[in-house]
Amino acid sequence: MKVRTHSFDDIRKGMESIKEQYGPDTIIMDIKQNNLDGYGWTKKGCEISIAVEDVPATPEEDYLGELRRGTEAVWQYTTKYLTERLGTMESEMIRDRMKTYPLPLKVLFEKIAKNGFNIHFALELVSEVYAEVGHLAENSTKAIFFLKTAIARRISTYRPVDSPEPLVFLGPTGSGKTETVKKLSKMVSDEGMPVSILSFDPVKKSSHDELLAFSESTGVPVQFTTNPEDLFVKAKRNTGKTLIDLTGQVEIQKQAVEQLKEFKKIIVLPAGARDEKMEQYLKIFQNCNIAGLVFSKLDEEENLGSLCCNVIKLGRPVCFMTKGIGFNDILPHDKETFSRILIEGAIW
Ligand SMILES: Nc1nc2c(ncn2[C@@H]2O[C@H](COP(=O)(O)OP(=O)(O)OP(=O)(O)O)[C@@H](O)[C@H]2O)c(=O)[nH]1
Ligand SMILES: [Mg+2]
Repeated sequence: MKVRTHSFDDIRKGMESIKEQYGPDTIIMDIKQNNLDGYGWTKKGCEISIAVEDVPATPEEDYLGELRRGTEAVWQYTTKYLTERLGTMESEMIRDRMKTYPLPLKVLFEKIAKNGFNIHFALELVSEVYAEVGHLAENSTKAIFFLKTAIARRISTYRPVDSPEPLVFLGPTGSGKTETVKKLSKMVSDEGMPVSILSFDPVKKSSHDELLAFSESTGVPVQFTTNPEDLFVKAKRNTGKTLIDLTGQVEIQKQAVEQLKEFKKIIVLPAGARDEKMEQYLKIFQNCNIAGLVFSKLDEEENLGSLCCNVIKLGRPVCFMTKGIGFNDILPHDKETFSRILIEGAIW
């Protein structure tokens, strides 16, 4: 089956001519009304496309097909050439720009680019440091200090465990919510503050035994519920800090969030998640009183530069970062640590 297009002065005459030539059952694929002749002049006319059996192409169709293939080949070549040329020009420009910077900044640029930073962003940071401190960046200790400061300026932090109000942990399935809740409750308990875990999982109850074992070994009380309405009542009734661990399914999390509107939410995201995934998830809960983010599983990432770009791009306060399944695998809560590991990689 092929598509053949004919031009006519008007649709009615065109349809009559088509029926006469191809028969009344001809399949009409498209009818296009033309108002312009391609030079800007008004010219009434229409194109009717029909489905025809595999018949030999007319010389006109051969010519048009050849022309179309030729035009597309030129477009493809031009796009490819421009993309490559722009890429080369950009990297030449970045290299030229780098020549003007003090050596420690050049070294830092290479280092953070190697650590997975997007190179535009790496250039922006280095350029900002140079603009700010000029020749002081000749000293590598100062250069790294100012670079960390430039990153830290872009990250806000929030420590949610100091106040007694309940905290709700959201995040994609398997992102590390239960593990984070365990670590934080242990940390709060070690600091001498009353804390308990409230677990909500109406479907899988997969963390039930794990949390009971955790409670036995640490003394942190754990409660379970499968009823969303119960969540709010239990959280309100508890004395001390309540960390609410929700199951992974988004729809169940939405139900729970509906009941827990007034409490702050922490979203746990795995460090290796793609930026669109993180943004997509945050969008679902954007109006739900999100206090900050926890990034988990840093130990599973080879480079942390892309995480750094994501942290900055998302623009939400960072609460904690975790780097393993031990109770102490939680990074100190300060911008210095965050910016250090984000520049230098997994140096805990
Ligand atoms: N290596 C590493 N593993 C982690 C970390 N945090 C969590 N995990 C592991 O990741 C897996 C999932 O962690 P969970 O805490 O159960 O994840 P979750 O978000 O509660 O999962 P659901 O409740 O099923 O949605 C477990 O095997 C954890 O041991 C981390 O920082 N590093
Ligand atoms: Mg869990």
